Amino acid sequence: EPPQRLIRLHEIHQHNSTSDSYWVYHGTSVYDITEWVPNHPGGEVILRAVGGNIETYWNIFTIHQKQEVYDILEQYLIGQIDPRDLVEGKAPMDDVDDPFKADPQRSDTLVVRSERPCNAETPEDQLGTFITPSNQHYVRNHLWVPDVKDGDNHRLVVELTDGTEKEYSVAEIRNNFKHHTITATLQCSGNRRAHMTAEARATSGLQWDIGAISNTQWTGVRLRDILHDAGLSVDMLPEDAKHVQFVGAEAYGASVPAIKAVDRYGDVLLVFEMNGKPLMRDHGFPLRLLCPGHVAARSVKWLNRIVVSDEESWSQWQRRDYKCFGPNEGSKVDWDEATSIQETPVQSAITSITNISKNRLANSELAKVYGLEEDAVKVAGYAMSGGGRDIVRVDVSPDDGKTWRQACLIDDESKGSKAWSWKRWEIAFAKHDVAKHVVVKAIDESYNCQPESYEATYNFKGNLTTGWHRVRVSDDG
Ligand code: MTE
Ligand code: MO
Repeated sequence: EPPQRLIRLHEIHQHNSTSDSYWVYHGTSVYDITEWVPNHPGGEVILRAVGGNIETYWNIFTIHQKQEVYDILEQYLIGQIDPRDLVEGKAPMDDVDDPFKADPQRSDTLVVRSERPCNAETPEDQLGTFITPSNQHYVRNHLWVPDVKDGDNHRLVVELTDGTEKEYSVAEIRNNFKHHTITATLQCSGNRRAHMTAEARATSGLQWDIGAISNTQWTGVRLRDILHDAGLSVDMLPEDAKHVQFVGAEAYGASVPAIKAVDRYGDVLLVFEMNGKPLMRDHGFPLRLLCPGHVAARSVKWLNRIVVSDEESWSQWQRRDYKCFGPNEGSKVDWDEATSIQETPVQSAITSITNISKNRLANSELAKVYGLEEDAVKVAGYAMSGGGRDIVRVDVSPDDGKTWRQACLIDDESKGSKAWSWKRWEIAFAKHDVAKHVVVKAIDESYNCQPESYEATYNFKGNLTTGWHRVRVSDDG
């Protein structure tokens, strides 16, 4: 065994990203990972960690907390931290540069689920509008918000399966390709997770209510057009073009099937505008992917690299998250065997329940539709499905699922080749017909419907919660 060199902390700090050799420490061991850096699957983001304690970053990029990674690190062991720099046998926690300090200011009406990274829901009173105001769009950040100062000059690299690359600035993308506008809903895979936890069992992850969903007009260029320009044969994909991978500037990554990426009617866009204004920083400024009909986790923000490949993205968000398992399976599951979530199942939620008193019925269109003459209760909400499948029916029960009536679907104008937007719905019941719980379930054009129970689709990650949404009606008013 080679004698273990003792290394002072200040010496480790010097081997940071400005040095030509990169050191990190883990526990009290010191590693020279210079050789490993070019092989790092997550790319250059690893340079944020060099010169310090790698554990700080592994707490953010949790995919590293496994034996394989520890084994790799062990190969680069060069010594131990000098005991003079240890406090009670431990290395001090690093003052790492706070990666969140350049995050943008946000509307204080968003419902915050976590601060760093920022995760926040669209407030309930904004879920009833067809187009969500941009500053009320839910925010789902896994990491920090990249601080891109000069959006026009931000670069996107497109790599094909043969390794050829083509680079574009955002200005070139905007100026040289045809613009398209679509209306599309983004829904986080974890939307309504709190309901699965409450009605079935514990789930891990952010406990979202009904607001991890928003609807927006997105403007950009077709991914298909860019891929074609970069040299991909988009009408006859080569055998090895199976997936298109996307990398965000802060290291997030995901992929979508290549056939979706090049589908003329798939409306996959590289967007630079939301609701007619430049993308907000939280939502991907200056460029994001918008893959309508798919789980929002695939719509990579702050896009800087696209890779056409025979493999899915290697990111933890493609391979170690955003998958579902059976209700029986716990934390020891075969991640490699499970399919990544892409298109999403049918979903609906109740966003408001309001009383309409008898003397105000005259002005109520709903009262006419449902033939109401007494005090009434109006129920409204959203419904949507994945893959561009339209919502054909919304069933609402005033009495916890004993009897049902169909809601009116609101005919909002949505742009795009398929039904990428949520459908708003509303219904009214005579007050005396309304019991303790009101329930909703929606049906899409393939006649897919939502499960009655949460246990039926229980998965320990709490992904794709679509059980019938039951809301308790308050006794007052
Ligand atoms: N892209 C990057 N670069 N980083 C991220 O953390 N989060 C994904 C997706 N794209 C994410 C990302 C997830 S899980 C969701 S639900 C959506 O972005 C959220 O988009 P929004 O914040 O604009 O609502
Ligand atoms: Mo998400």
